Amino acid sequence: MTAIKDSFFSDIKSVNSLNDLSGLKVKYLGKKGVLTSEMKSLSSLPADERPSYGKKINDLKTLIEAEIDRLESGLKNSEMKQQLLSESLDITLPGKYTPFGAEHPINRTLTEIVDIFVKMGFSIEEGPEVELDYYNFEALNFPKNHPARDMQDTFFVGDNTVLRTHTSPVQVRGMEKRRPPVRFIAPGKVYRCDADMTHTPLFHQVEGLMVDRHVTFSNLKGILVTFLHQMFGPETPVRFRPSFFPFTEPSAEVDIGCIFCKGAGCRVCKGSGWLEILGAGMVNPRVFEYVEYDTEEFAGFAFGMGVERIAMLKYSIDDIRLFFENDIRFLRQF
Ligand code: FA5
Repeated sequence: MTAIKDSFFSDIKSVNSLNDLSGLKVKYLGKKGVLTSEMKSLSSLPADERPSYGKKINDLKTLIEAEIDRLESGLKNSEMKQQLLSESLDITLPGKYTPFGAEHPINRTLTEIVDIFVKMGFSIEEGPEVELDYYNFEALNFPKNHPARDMQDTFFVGDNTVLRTHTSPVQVRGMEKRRPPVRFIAPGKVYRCDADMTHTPLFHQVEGLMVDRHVTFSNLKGILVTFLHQMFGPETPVRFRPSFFPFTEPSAEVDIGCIFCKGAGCRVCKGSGWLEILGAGMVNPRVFEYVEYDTEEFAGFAFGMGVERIAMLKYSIDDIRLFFENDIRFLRQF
């Protein structure tokens, strides 16, 4: 018995972790442990020696159990201390810098445009970016093989599908869904095979459409002048120039007085004193025929503007590509 006790006390000297301790527990107290096999050997002793030997084994077992418990709580304490130490924060270290961004100038401009029209009673309409030829061209009075299709450099997806080149197809989809009165705007992404300082393959447009009885060109002018004055300031000069779009008749290009030179003529406005800002016109009756609106009863106007264009003018940015480079130094300025 003394030998077992001695070997136990020599074994515990090399216990350094809870893992070591559990090995020791198995060795002495486990099912096949030293003390258990001592207990089993009791049956081979003469009957009168068994009680005293049994008591010795039990006393040693109690001692070993108590010693293991003591070691266990000691080890648990020191392991916890070590863990706490390793997880402690060094508040003298410099903090990690997480750069934070800002709302993208295009989103910001888009929200501003949408808010102005929503306040004037326009609702918001959406359409798909992968669009059928029918909505992007045909129902907007761009006949097949008509040279007007060359006005927009198209990305084709399939025989009959394109990446929409403008938001005007949403006019047709929106009108198919309801009868007049109609008054909505359609903001969204559009795509053209085009890239230079003022053109990118992906850009944003906001379309506008209003159809009702007695809608006139004066209404179009009133709405657009109100919008442009809210966007660029109440003193901004606005002019309408005759233009051509297959889906509006008459059509106009709308300019604002150059906000850089105040009309005197500069590099940005190419000396003219005016900046082109959007396309507009009265809805061509041919488009109404596609959506089965009575052309005698109803009239409407539509307009479409490039959001990047407006953001460039508003924030004096001369290269459109800056919007898409994700340079945090540029984006943080807004
Ligand atoms: C149109 O897209 C017509 N759908 C607008 C319209 C709607 C007219 C309703 C009448 C009635 P346009 O191709 O001119 O028109 O484009 C409109 C605006 O989009 C341009 O004034 C310009 O600001 C912008 N834009 C055109 N191409 C690009 C491009 N590649 N990158 C950035 N902006 C562009």
